[in-house]
Amino acid sequence: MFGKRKIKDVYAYEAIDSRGYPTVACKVVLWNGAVGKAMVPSGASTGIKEALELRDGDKRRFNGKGVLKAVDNINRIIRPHLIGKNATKQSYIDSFMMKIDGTETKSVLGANAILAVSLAVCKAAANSYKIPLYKYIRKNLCHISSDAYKMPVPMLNVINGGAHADNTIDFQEFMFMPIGAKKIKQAVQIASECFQSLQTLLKARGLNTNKGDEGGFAPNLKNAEEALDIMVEAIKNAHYNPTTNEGGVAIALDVAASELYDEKTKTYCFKKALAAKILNETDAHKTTEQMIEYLNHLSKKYPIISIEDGLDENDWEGFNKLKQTIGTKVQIVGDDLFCTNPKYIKTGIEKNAASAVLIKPNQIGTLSETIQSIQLALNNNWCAVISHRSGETEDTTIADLAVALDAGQIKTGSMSRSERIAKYNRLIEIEDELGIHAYYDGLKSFKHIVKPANVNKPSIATIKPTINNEQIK
Ligand code: 2PG
Ligand code: MG
Repeated sequence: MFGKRKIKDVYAYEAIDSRGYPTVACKVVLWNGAVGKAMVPSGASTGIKEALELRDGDKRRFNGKGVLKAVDNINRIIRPHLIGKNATKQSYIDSFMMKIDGTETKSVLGANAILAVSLAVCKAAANSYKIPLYKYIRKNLCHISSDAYKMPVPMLNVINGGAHADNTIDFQEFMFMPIGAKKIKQAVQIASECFQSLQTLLKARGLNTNKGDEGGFAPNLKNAEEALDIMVEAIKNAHYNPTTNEGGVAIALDVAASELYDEKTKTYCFKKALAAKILNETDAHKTTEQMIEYLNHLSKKYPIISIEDGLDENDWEGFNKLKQTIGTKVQIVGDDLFCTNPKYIKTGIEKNAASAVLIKPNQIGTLSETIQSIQLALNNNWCAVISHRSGETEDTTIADLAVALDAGQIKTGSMSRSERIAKYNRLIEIEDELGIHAYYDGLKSFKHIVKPANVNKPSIATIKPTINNEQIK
């Protein structure tokens, strides 16, 4: 009576993330016995365009951060609708949940509720075919026929600042990128050696080696230059070459500038440096032009290959100027600017505001829309950096997603903390499983450098129906 891949049950519960806050976990069971489990991550420096993360707001539980409402929305509202539906119809199931919700920001059911179900359905379907998740997403959902799988170049956040650490650094993330590796396994080895070398240096200078939210160190440093100097030295001490050229270890930044932007004064305020009296009131503020100049200066002085959210999330013109200024040397990544939303990515392409999109599935709330965002970026000769959140879990879906779509880059934290390491370990497992079908493209994974001769201004690709020819409305 029941098709093998029909959903038999959906069950959600409140789990705990890496910061000790509650998050939504979901289990989907099919009639053939296949099970899919997913957990949703959570951000600290969230963009205003993100889909809504539903929190209870009941101060008596978890300081208001409980997710019992989202859990209840799955168990009471979504579950009865999904029982009996075919789990392989990902696009249909995602659209269906979006329809029940009825809002653009998924504010009724909560994007955390919808995403947990969306991912658990996909995993159950993959398990029902007894194929790995990355292969299921690639072949069954994206219809990519190639059997050559690109392993992503990792961005490893080894110095944490901003909203992720209790220190004096205003920029949020300072990352190693092992572009010179030949395999993901080697990339992880290089990263680990540079990370240990960084720890030795920090200790030797009497600096704190406690960790921030993403497992990177969180020392009290004066400014970005001091962080970058010490990273360059750590790379050298580990016997690698700090460079954006072939064969080296490059550096990526996430400024998370929306966190610094002050709407009233229209300036970026380096609040932590100001509070620590490292900067005075005048020097702690930068205009947009000064920010662009500062990032230009940093990228000339250091081997910086990628800068994320260098400016405020609403400043499309500023992003365009930044790209005009440093975009041939440095990858310009939009995180809060796009919030993994195809609508904003399209605007960004029209305005030539970046060269890469940070992809966080919980910013948009369904797997189908996440895939659309990745494809939209890739089809327009941009890069897609698949990303974790600062609040994570042991769920490793993003590793599979990066491989499935040949995204080319992944940002998933430092060389410490198991919720981060779990993603690297998953990539190593995938690489081993794929054998000669896996390749690591290093520098070629950056499209701002490797430009096809005929591409000047990317055309806007229409958002193609990707899954079973169904388009999400
Ligand atoms: C970011 C992320 C992940 P958060 O800004 O890119 O590093 O942080 O999850 O806090 O938004
Ligand atoms: Mg960011």
